[in-house]
Amino acid sequence: MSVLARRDPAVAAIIESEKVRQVETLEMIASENYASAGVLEATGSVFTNKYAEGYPGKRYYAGNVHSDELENLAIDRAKELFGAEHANVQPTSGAEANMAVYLATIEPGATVMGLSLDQGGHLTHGSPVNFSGRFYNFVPYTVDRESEQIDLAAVRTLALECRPKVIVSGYTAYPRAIDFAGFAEVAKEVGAILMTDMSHIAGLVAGGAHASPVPYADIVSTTTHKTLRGPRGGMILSKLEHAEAIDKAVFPGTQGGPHLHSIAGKAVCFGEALTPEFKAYAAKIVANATVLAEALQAGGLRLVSGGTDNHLILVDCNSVNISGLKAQNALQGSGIITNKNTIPYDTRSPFVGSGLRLGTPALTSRGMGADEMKRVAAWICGVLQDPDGDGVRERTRQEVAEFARAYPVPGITDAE
Ligand code: DSN
Repeated sequence: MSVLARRDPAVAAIIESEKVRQVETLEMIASENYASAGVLEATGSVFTNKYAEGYPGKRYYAGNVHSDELENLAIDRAKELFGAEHANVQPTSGAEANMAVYLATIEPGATVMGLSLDQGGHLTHGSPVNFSGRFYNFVPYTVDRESEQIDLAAVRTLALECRPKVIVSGYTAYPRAIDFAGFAEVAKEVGAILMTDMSHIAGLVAGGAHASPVPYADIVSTTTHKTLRGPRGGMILSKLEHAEAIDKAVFPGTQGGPHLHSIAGKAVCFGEALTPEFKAYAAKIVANATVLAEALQAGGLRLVSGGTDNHLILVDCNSVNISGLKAQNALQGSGIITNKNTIPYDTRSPFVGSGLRLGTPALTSRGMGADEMKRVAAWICGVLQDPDGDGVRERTRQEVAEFARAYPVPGITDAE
């Protein structure tokens, strides 16, 4: 029996139940993944006890000799992994990383361009209900109505009109490759800083399965827990000229003591991502998404933009005459965990949405490949074509649970 099970059986029991849920369901939320046993161990380490405001070699408290070793190791690995000139590994989340980037680069009221949230952007890319939309003058760009893809010529036209100080590229529900070189040209032409939020694709970038923004963007923010498969947290990479401003904006600008336990998990994650196995993993995420997309289309579902180049797929649930919310709930009842999403030019509210966002990172972490993707697609199509059918849902739930149990889960059933 674990220490926690003896000391606090209530919490231990909830954690055990969550482990069972993660093992017996198919995790297809595009932003989720399974951290390795090593990442979990580092994240649960004694570094949770330590305060370390400041940076290596310049802390505000004593006792930070090992904190400095740890943070320097994480920084060195991050720079090596992404070929970056500077890395700040202290942001506790993607949202806080983005807040620090804006604080470092612009004054309140400045004009910024970002893809609107309902078209695949992020809350921190200018949503009116978020600090970003309240403190800065965000001018949203949109995807092309026909192709449902970013039209760089339209982005350029808007940038020439509104003359932003920052242009944000990088998205949460965009299934296509991003042309960072093209964005850099537009930013240069209008004198804007190019910021890329690569949270969703960081693992693909690390593994060479998506072009890297690092050579093109002045500043790159990311989370570490999505395709990168690390602990929950954030990071900012930048060119050297922005290093000092970024560091000041993270601490003391927006954060207090860094979460050293998360930094320990980040160091482990970056070490894992530097291996050849991770390169193969990143390629497999994309290959799996391609197979899944084709199988879903063959099953009668329309995909936004006609397919995928990365780890995620956006299904237009209008093609089966249901909302995204209905699709999400029917699949949840079948053991397949996804999230509803708006699609470009959606007529439904964000809480209902017409889209369903699917991702392959977590299933790929369990070792699944093309055959498994076809099987999963058949379950998804079956449920979405009969979302009210109790029989289909229950049969699928049982089949999914039996199927899922056969695949190891990093950090849970595959403790290495
Ligand atoms: N919640 C994340 C996602 O699912 O994409 C973004 O912050």
